[in-house]
Amino acid sequence: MRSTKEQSRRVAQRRVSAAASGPNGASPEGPRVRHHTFYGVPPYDGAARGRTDVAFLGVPFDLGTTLRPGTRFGPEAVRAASAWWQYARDDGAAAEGWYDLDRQRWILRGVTMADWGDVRITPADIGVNLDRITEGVRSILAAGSLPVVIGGDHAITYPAIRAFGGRGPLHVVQFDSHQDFVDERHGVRLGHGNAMRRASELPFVTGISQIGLRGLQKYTEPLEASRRYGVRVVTASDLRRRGPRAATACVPAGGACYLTLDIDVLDIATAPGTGTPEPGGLAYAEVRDAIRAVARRCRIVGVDLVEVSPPYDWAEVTARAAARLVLDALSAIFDGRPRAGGARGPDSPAHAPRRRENHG
Ligand SMILES: [Mn+2]
Repeated sequence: MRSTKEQSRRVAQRRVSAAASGPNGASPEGPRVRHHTFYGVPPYDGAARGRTDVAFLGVPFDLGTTLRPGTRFGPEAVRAASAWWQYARDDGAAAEGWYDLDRQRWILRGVTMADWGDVRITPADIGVNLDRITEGVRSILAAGSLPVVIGGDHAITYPAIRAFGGRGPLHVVQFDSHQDFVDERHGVRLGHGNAMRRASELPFVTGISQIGLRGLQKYTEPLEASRRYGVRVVTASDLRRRGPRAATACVPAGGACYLTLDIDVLDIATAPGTGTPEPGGLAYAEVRDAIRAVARRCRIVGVDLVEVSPPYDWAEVTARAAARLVLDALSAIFDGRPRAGGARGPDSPAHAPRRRENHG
């Protein structure tokens, strides 16, 4: 059981975060100001609140899209859909986490988060925008937070990964129905179909795993190049047949990994609101369980969620799946991981009836 001292420390901490959250925290009965942020987390306010475990960064960008644009509206749609999973209680207390009815335990309890807003996007200039994305992610890393980048089309992954330069070897785990490994087409090298090819050229990227592949492609050059590079592939059928363990087999144990989630890895019925949906895709639980398996095996140091395109969505199906998938991914990353100040994660015995089977 948690000691009384620890309990009063937590209550005091809650009061501080409630007071810091302004009028909504100070007066539970009065009118409330709703932050339009991911999960209602506090907006990033420089160093005022101190370091947070997680930093969300929106990238309203679709200049890299082939055919169907619209992912520039992705961050706002995911923010709106995430309102269902409010981070703070009505009294403004933050970092309370969520109780997962499926797993019968708290998740993300005590994990602090902030919304860093959106990267400023300038029309018609891919290069300058990608540089700003790199700068944004670099700032988050310098602040000591886990960057969680919400796109935006898949072109934003390359500049996000680029921000990890100088931080040691990095393996990239990509959930996607496409390879995005095209070198160049019509002179374009930085579109959403080129992102993984560009990432593979970064000197500190030591490998790439692609999970959920099933798209059709006209040219075999990208596939051949990915094989030469040594990309490890778990197809959609592999994952369905062999389960989450198939996903872990390709990920280096204990290594630093960047996790990129293309929403089109989900089936077209589960995620219709995306530019290049593919039938025959994975169910939500299959992807979620595979992410959990990957997170158990490696150390995830950055996350992005891309390709939500609200103009093709309806009933918020895709935005909502995306918002929940990010929470499930964060839970996989943080639950059980010691955090700043030596506090244990949300599934410490005081909170959770069942012990995790991993991180042993
Ligand atoms: Mn993709």
